Amino acid sequence: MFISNQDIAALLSRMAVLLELEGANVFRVRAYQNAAALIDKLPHNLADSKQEDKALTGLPGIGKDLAGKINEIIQRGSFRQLEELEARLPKVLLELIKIPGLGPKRARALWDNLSLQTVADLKAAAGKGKIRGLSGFGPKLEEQILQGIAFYEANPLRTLWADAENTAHELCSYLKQIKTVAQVEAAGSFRRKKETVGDLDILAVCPQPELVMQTFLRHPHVEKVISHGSTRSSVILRSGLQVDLRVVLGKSFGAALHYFTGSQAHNIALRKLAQQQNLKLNEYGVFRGERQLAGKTEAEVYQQLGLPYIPPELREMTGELEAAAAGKLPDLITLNKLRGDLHCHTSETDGALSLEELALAAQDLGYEYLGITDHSQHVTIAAGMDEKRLRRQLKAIDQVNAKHKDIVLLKGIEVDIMDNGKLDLPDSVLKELDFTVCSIHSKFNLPEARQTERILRAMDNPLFTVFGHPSGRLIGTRPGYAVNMEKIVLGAKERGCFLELNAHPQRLDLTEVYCRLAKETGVLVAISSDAHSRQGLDALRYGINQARRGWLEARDVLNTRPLGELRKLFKR
Ligand code: DGT
Ligand code: CA
Ligand code: CA
Ligand code: ZN
Repeated sequence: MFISNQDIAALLSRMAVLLELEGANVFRVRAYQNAAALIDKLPHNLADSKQEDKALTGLPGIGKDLAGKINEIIQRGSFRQLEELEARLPKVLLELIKIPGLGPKRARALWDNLSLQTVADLKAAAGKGKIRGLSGFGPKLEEQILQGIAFYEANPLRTLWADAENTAHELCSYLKQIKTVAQVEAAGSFRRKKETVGDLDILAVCPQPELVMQTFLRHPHVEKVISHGSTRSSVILRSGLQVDLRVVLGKSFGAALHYFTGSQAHNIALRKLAQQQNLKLNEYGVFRGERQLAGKTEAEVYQQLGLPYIPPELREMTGELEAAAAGKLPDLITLNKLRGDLHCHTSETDGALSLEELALAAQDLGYEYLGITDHSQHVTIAAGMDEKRLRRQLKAIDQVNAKHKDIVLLKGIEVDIMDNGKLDLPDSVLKELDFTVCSIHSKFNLPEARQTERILRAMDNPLFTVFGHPSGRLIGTRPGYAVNMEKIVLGAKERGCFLELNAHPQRLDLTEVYCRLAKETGVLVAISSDAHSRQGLDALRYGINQARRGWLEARDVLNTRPLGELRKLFKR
């Protein structure tokens, strides 16, 4: 099991939240919050370092006790106190904090005052105006809570793809350790690389299905067995994620993999296509009468139906069957096609690494270039830069570039789009840069027409290069602002701007629909990590997943271009 610093930080943050819900004293809460923030920004992986030199207690604010918990996380993915607290707290409190806008303090206050059993109770109380009178609340907050509940109800709990990935790999390699297991693969929405997964669907081939099931149910992360059969079982892991495991025969593995990869709509359409050819398609294979014609591999299944192989990311019934039949499937982009990254933050603002450390990390990754884009002054919580600091950073970039010849740092900035459509820094300094990433970090609640106008006015500035995280959403946490994305894509085309596909696993912002629209319109997409640490740079992988779901090819992506071409494209 590989535990990243971010995994550790997430569990420590979770502990801080649960302690706050329980009403623990602020110093205990803060100790966990501080440790989480610190570990999130460490330049090396704690799990990689050797037991004896973990030297955790050498880190500021991490005593013996916390170090012990961190070691426990590294060893088994969680720690006892967290699990106990999780089990001890009333379930409704754990639900309340999933509502956008409700932190642990407010959730606790509502629970104390309204004797809530469910989220529905809170909704009813808000509907009756019972919240506005509570101390620290008010009519505006009551309205916000109602909106938050609406969002919560519309977004049933799903797991971020990136969070499911560790679990999927861990479980697959765990099952592969069984000697008689020939094949294991995670199917379902996970294999289609959806932004979030409802559950994991794992398939295994083994002549001893019972042994596979027993081993699976004994995995240390299994909390609850929902069903247990000889070839099919479902469990809930301690993380809350459900996992379905099926054991199938080798001669049906491809057909089963296809069936359980979905999407259901794609499966149904393909089955119809088979019927039109007097064939039968199911999870065991492709049949004519009783005779199995295909099923061992997925490629064979498609081939038998007269189609080229359709990559899982395209199996959503959005035109893939027509494209396949016409021989027009896209040649989907892969990670190795990216030559660099165009969005990252240094320790000058809210990143963990210095300019030079980032440059070396990018060089190690084999990049040709790395765009440095720290925040501008308007983002005060991230220590955004004013003109003077930016000019100092530009000099520092020149120095790093002079010293390291195998990587080129590009001069950029993530500059705020103000509500009047102006950029947050004067043109006189933006002119000195190679490019800009222009983003919205304020006034999310403007009406759609005004928000769209704000962005288009900003794009009018010839120094506007890439529109950063275009919708502003955080998956499962915060909806994006209201904006007419069709007009933005067209506006970008007319002005020679680009759209970012922010690869942070909770953003994945551009959605697949607008990736496709950008491609069809001829607007290049920048797949960017928005890294704040060394590990953050690796997020490009998630961006590639999303880009593939959006049918993007290497030629549709800005940062597949060599440096010389890139510089030309930056000049509008
Ligand atoms: P999820 O888990 O909600 O993120 O989405 P999926 O796509 O992983 O859905 P899931 O786990 O319910 O089922 C996995 C796949 O199995 C699904 O993509 C297609 C296939 N499947 C499941 N139930 C049916 C069904 O009733 N009919 C057909 N044709 N396929 C099904
Ligand atoms: Ca699933
Ligand atoms: Ca499932
Ligand atoms: Zn941003």
